[in-house]
Amino acid sequence: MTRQWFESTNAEAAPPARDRRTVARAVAEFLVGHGVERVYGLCGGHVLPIWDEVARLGVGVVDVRNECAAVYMAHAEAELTGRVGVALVTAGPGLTNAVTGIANAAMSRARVLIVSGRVPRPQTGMGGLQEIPQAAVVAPLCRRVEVVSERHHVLPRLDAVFDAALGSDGRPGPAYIDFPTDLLRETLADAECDRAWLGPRRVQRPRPDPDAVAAAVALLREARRPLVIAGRGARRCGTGLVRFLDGTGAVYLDTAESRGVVPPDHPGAVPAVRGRAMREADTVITLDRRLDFQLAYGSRAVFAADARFLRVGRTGDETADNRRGDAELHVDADIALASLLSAGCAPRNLDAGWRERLVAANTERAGKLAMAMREAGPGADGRMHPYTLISALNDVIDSDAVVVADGGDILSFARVALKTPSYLDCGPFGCLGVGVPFATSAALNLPGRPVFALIGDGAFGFSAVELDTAVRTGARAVFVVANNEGWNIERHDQLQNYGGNLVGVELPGCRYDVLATSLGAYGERVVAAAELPGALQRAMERAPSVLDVLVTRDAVSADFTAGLAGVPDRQALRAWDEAEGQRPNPG
Ligand SMILES: Cc1ncc(C[n+]2csc(CCOP(=O)(O)OP(=O)(O)O)c2C)c(N)n1
Repeated sequence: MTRQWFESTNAEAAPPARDRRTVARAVAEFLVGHGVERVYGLCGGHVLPIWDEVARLGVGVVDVRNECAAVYMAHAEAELTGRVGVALVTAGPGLTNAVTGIANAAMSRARVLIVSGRVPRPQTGMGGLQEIPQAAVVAPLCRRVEVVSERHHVLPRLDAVFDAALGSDGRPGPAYIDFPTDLLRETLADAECDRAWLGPRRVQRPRPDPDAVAAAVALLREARRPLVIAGRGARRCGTGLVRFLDGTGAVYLDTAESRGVVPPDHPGAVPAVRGRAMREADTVITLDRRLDFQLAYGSRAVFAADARFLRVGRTGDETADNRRGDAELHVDADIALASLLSAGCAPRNLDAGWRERLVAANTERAGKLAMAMREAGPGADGRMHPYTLISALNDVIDSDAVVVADGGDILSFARVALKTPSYLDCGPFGCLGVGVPFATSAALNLPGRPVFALIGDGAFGFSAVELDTAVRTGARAVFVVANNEGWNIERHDQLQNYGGNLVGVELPGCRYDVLATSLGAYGERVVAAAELPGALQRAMERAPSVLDVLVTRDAVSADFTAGLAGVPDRQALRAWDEAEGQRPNPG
C-alpha cells in the first residue's frame, strides 16, 4: 500500500475562505499574522471551526494520532527554529492528552502555544460533552492561561498568550487559550477586530544595568579558575560565546539546552570531566541556565564551597533559583557577554595550569571513551553493545544533522557518546516518548537536513503510532530503536537494589520494524553489527524508516552507575547525594 500525505496546506484545494469573519477566522488570521506556518493537532468538534479556518488560510495542519504528540511536535519546532510552536487540541480528553507535552514544554521552557475549544457557553456547568475545568488543569504549567468568552477579547488575549509563550517579557514557556465553540462560530464585527492585533509585537530587549555589569566585571577579574555553564540563552550568542571563552580563558560545559553553540573541539570545552570542573572552579558563570538537578542545585557540597557565581538570565528563574548569584545580570546572555567583554572582564590572574590540567584530563577521558567504544563487545546474550550502534550512527551523522535521543540506558549512552550537532532529548522532565514526534517535527521544519532519532524500545512504544504521522506528512526521519526487550535502566535498578525481583520490566518479542512497515514506513531489523552501515544507508534513502536494532541488556550505563535511576534523597546522583549528606549545615 502506498501512503500519501495530505498535509492540509492544500489551501488551493480547499474551498476559499468565507466572506464572514468569524471568531475562528480571526484566530486563524492572528496565527498567520504571527508567522505560524504549521499547527499540530487532532480534530474534534469543539475546535473544528479553527481547524477549518487555519487550513483555508494555508497553514499546514499536521494531524497526529494523540494530542500529546502534537505538543511534542510544537515543542520541537520551537526549539529548533526559535518560533512559537502551536498545538491545536480539542476540548476535554484532547486537552488532557496534551498535558504531558505541556508539562514537558514547561520544564524545558519551550515556546509553545496551546489552542483549544471548550463547551459552548449556554451549556457551561451543565455536564456538557467533554466539559472539564481545562484552564485549571493547565494553569500550574503555563506562563499564561486565557479563557475567552467575549468577541472583543479574542485578539487581545491571543496577543497576550502568544507573547507569554515567546517570553519577550520574561522566561518563555507554554501558554494556553481556549474558546467556547459557539463563540468561534460568531461573526466578529470590524469594531471588534482592530487589525493592529494581527501582527507580531516588536520584541524589546533590556540593556544591562551599569552597576550590575561593574559588579560582574569585578568578580570576573578576580577569577582564577572560571567555568561557564551554558543554558538555552546561549543559543542567541552564536560566536559571541566563543569570543567570551577565548577572552576570559574560562573552561566550558554545555548542557542539552545549549548543544552545538560551541564546537565540541573548542580548547575550553571539558565535557568529559564535568564533575571535576564543577568541584574545582572558583568562579561559575551560568548563562540562562537553571541550577536544577543536573547542576546539583548549585550546592556548596558539589561546587567548591567558596566558589562565586555570576548568574545571567532574563528572570529570577535563571539567576536565583536554588542559589543567589554573587553577581546577577538580568539580560539576555548575548547582551551580557558583549557588555562584560567590552568592559574588560578578563581575569587578571588566571590559573592557566588548572585549565591545562583540566583540558588534559578531558582529552584522556575522551580517549578512554573512544577506546571503550571501539572495544565494546557483545553482552552475554550475544547482542551488540549500545556503543557499537552509536559508533555506526556517528559515522553517518554530519554537522548538518538533527539528532534526537529518547530512552533510559540508551539516552545515557547517547549523551556520552553520540554526535549531537543539533540535539533534542527527554529533557529535565525525563519525558519518555518524545523521540518519534520530535524527530518528525524536525524533519518537517528543517527539510533537507538529515534527522536521526535513537530511541529505547520502551520509549518508542509511547509514540510509535506517530510513524503514521511521519509517513502521511513525508517527514524523512530515520528512527533507530535500541531494542533490549525491556525497560532496561529500571531492570538494572531492580537487579541491583530490589534483590532481583523483576517486576514489569520485560518487553519481549516486539518487532518494531514490522510495526513500521505496517504503517507504510521502511523497516528493517538489525541483529549483527556488520549489518549496520548498509542498514543505515537504506534507512536514510527510504526514510521515514525504522531500524529495529537488537542491543544487549547487559551494558550498564553511566546514568545507572551514577545512581540517577535510583532517585537518591537529596541530589540526583549518588556521589552528590553523599557529599550533600556530609555537609555540616545542609540547607
Ligand atoms: C513517561 C515516563 N514513564 C516512565 C519513566 C521512567 N523510566 C525512565 S527510564 C525508563 C526505561 C526506559 O526504557 P527504554 O526506553 O527501553 O530504554 P533502555 O533503558 O532500555 O535503554 C523508564 C520506564 C519516564 N521517565 N517517563
